[in-house]
Amino acid sequence: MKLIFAIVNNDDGAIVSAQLIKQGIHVTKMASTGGFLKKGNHTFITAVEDDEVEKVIEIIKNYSKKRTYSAPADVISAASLGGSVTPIQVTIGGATVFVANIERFERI
Ligand code: 2BA
Repeated sequence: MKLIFAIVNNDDGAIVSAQLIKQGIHVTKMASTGGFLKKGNHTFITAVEDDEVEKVIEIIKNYSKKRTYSAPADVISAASLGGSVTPIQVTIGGATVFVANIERFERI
């Protein structure tokens, strides 16, 4: 079995969740915050059989859009990016996905 973590934009959270459920995928959705932009996002956790991983990633890919934001001066200043406080454009997503092996899975 595999454990999938997927960080999805706030605006795509509801549709991604709905589509996963529709396809019979058990999922937990957590409210999370990006460390860099400090904007809200959703982190999905799902444990699936190995042969379901690609299906889950495909659903997330299909419903997560790429977005461009202007990182505000305080964010850039806090990150000390190039010693400048000029706003920079950052592209978020579609989604950031991690897949890990599960050693043991139990529903008790
Ligand atoms: P944030 O940390 O708020 O990052 C938002 C976007 O800002 C990132 O988009 C990336 O384009 C840019 N960015 C992040 N850190 C940066 C830095 N140190 N310098 C310059 N630009 C930076 P994505 O890469 O699509 O990431 C979207 C969200 O996914 C992130 O929100 C974070 O919550 C999560 N994430 C991305 N990579 C991760 C990782 N390796 N580990 C854990 N979470 C991650």
